[in-house]
Amino acid sequence: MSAVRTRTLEEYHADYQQSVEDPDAFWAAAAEPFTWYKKWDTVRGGDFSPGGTSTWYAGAQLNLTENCLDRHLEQRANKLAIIYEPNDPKTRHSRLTYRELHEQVCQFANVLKKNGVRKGDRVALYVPMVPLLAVAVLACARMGAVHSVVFAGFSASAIADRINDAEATCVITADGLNRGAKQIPVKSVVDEALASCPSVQRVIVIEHTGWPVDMQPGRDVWYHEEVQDVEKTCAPEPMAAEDPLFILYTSGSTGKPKGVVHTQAGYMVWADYTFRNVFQVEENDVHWCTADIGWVTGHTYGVYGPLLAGATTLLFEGVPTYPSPGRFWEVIDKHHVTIFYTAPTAIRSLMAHSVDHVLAYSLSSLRVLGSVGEPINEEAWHWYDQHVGKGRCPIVDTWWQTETGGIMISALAGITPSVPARAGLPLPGVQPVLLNQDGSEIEGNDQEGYLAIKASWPGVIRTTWGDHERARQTYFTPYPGYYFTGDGARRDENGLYRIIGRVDDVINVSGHRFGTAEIENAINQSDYVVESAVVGYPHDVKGQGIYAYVICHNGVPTTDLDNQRTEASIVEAVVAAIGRIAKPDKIQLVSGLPKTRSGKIMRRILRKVAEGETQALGDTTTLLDPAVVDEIVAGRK
Ligand code: 6R9
Repeated sequence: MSAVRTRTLEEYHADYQQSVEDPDAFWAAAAEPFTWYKKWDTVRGGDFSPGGTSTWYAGAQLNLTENCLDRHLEQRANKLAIIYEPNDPKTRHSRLTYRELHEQVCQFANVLKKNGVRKGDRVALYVPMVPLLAVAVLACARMGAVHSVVFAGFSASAIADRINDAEATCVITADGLNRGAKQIPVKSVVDEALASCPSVQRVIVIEHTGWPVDMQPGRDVWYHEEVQDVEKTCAPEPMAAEDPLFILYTSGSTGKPKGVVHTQAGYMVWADYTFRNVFQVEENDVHWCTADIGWVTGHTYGVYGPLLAGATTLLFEGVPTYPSPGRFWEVIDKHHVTIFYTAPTAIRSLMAHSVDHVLAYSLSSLRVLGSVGEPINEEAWHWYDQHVGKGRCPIVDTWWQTETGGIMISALAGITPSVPARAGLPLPGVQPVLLNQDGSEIEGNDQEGYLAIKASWPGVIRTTWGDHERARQTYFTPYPGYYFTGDGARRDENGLYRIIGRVDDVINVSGHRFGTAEIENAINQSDYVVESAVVGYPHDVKGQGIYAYVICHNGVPTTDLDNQRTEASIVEAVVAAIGRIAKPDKIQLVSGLPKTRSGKIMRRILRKVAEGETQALGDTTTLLDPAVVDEIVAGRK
C-alpha cells in the first residue's frame, strides 16, 4: 500500500501540523505513489474566495482506473477486488479478481465507445447494486466520460431532471432490481423518464433479473450482446487533473437538487488517503461499505477508495433486514469482513430486533467499525460497540458530505480518540472552524457554532454542474474565505467535534438528504394542495422523519374518507416527483400556516410542534393570525 500513512497519535499530530504548515509538500507526498502520465505543475491553486474555485495537481495527466486497476496487476492480479453478495442469500455470490475486474472495465469502456460515447460526455446510471454497476462507473472513468449515478430508488421524474440537467447522452440501466422483498422494474422507470429527455441517444441495458422489458429499436441495446465482440483491453484515456470525473446530485435548501462535480486527481488522492488512514487498511482487509453506489459513500468507499488501495470491497445488493435481521452479520461471517462501514439508521433498525440475531454469528473477522451519514446517538454507538465489535473494534464516526468527496472529521481507527457521539478530530489537511452568525471565528474549546472549513483540501467540490454561481453562492459566499458546510457543530472540552445537524433547510432521513423546498414542491403537485410546509422531526430509526403541514383547496377534510384520499394523493405526488424514499412520515392537513406579516412561514413553530414541544413555541405575536397555531397544536400528529 502507498506511502502517506499515519500510524500513531504522535504521527497524527506531526502530520496534521505539516498538512497545515506546508500543504504543498504534504499533498505532493500523498500523490507520489500513483501512476501519472504527467506530473502536476502546482499542487494547490485557486482559493475559496472570491471565485470559489480550487484546483489540485493542475497540469497533471492521469487516469483513475489505471490507478485503481492496472497499477495493481503486477502484485495483486489474482487478489479479489470485488465480492458480490446478492439480495437473496440463496442466489450464489460472485467474485472478481483485479485481473478480471480490469478486463471487464476495459470491455465495458469499449462498449461505451462502440455506442458513441466520447470523452467528456455524461453517462447517467440507474442500476441496481450489482458488480456491473461498479464496472460501468469505472468504464466511464477509463474512457473519460463523466458518470452521474442516480440511486435506483428515485422516481422517473427525478431521473429525468438529473439527465436533463447534465444533458446525458447515454443511460446505463438494468431490466429489474430486487431490494429486500421489493421488486422495481428499473428499465420501465427509465423508459418513463426518457419520454422527456431529448439528449439521450443510447440506453445500455444490463440483464439482471431476467424480467421482460421493452427495448426501443435504435435506442436500446443489451449489454451482454454488445460485449460479445469487443476487445478485452482498452487503453486508459489520459485525463487532465481538473477534468470532471463525476456528477452526483444532492439536495440543498432550494427546490432543485444540485449536481456536485468532482474532478480526477484531487478526488483520487483524497479518496485513497482518507480510506487508508481512517480505516487503517491492511493488505488482507475485506471492506464492506453498505451504502449503495448511488450515494457518495458508495462512490468513495464502495468503489474508488478500496480499489485505489488495492483492497477487497464487498458489494451488497440487499437490505439489513432481508430475509432476516441477521443478514448483515451472516454476510460478515460468510465473507470474513474485516472493516464494516454502515449508517446509524441501519444500526437503529437492527437494534429494534432481538440481539440474538447478532449473537448467532461470530463476527470474529471484524477489526474496524464505521458510521456515516448522520449523527450516531450514544445508545446506537454502544450497541454497535458491544454487540457487533465485541468491545474490541475501534469505531470511526466519519463526518463528511457529497461536496467534500471524502471523510473530513473522524477518528483514525485505533489512533485518535473515538468517543460516542463525537466525530472527533479533523483529518490532516482539514481545518474546521466554528463561526458565529456574523462570520467571526469562535476560538477555544467547549464552543458551538456553524461548521466551516478554512483552506482547500484535495476532495473539495469544484462546481455545481452547469451553474458555477450556485456553488459559489451556496458554499463560498455565506462566509467569505471559508467553505460553509450547512452543519452546526460543537467543539468539546478536548477539541473533539460533535456534529449537531443541519442548520439549513435540509432534512437528513436515514442518512439521505432532502431539501424541505424539494419535498414541498412535490407535495404541491397534488391536485388537492394549495400550499405546504415541511420540517424534520426526531425519528427513532430514521434519525429525522418528514412532517408535512398541508393546506388543501377544500379546507381541512371532515370525513375519514376525504382525509385518506387527500393524504394518499399527497404521498403519490411525492413518490412520483422524488421517490418512495422521500415519503412524508406524518401529514397534517391544516387550514392555515403560521406566517409573519411579510408572508414568511415561521418554520421554527412548525418544527417545535412536530417535535412535540408545544409548550415552548416562543414568541408568536408577530404572526398574521396567531389562532392558526392553536389549531395546528390541537391537530398535531
Ligand atoms: C457522506 C454523506 C451530508 C450530511 C452532513 C451532515 C450529515 C454525514 C455524519 C453526519 C453527523 C456524521 N452527516 N455524516 N452528521 N455525523 N458522521 O452522508 O454525505 O449525503 O451529502 O450528507 O450528512 O449533516 O452535512 P451526504
